[in-house]
Amino acid sequence: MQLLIATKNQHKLAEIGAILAPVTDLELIGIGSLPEEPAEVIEDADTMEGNALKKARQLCDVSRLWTLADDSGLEVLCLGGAPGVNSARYAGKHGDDHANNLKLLQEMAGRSDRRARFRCVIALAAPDGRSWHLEGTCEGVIAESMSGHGGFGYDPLFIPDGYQHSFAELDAAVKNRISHRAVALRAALAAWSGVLSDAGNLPATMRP
Ligand code: ITT
Repeated sequence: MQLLIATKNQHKLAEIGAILAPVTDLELIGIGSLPEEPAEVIEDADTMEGNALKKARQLCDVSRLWTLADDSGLEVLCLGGAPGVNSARYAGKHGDDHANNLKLLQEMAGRSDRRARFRCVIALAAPDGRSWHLEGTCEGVIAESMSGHGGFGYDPLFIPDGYQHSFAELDAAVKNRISHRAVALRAALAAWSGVLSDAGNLPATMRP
């Protein structure tokens, strides 16, 4: 069956594609493949759950395709969970990864408790109005300086528990096995395989 991935973040899209690659009966569609560019989703919810559901629902309603969205971020314990839902715009401008990392390093200066976690909320929206969501997390610590060139976002500063290197230094295959996104997507496949296979089995003309 076709599944629209409701993200404009090409790094997320690539990671979701790699993590879901073994599921051969899902045909992933990017927003760029829609006949018309959809209106921007205003991410104004105060939780990742709210934003993930909003993205999935808005894109599902526009495309009439089953739609999956990811809202994610970094939660730092000694910062009370910041940047959290504001991860993409922590330093002000949405998606300025380098500025976000510099701001995080500034906030962490002199802190000894550097525990943090990435959290990913995955939402699924069906054309008939139903929706679901669940989350995955990945625990680690914030490094003293940036290292590595892989991944995106806060990856140069995040060292997952059990490793000595940042996500940006580790092989993409390692990140895609242990990340918050991988954990959430694996849980999603397990929890939603029934609804997805029911949707996939309906003849095209009967799909909602
Ligand atoms: P879409 O809303 O279009 O999906 P976005 O980048 O705006 O793309 P979010 O609102 O969910 O997505 O913000 C996610 C931010 O959290 C992202 O910009 C990074 O700063 C951070 N983030 C999430 N997952 C990450 C990961 O795997 N590695 C590093 N940083 C991550």
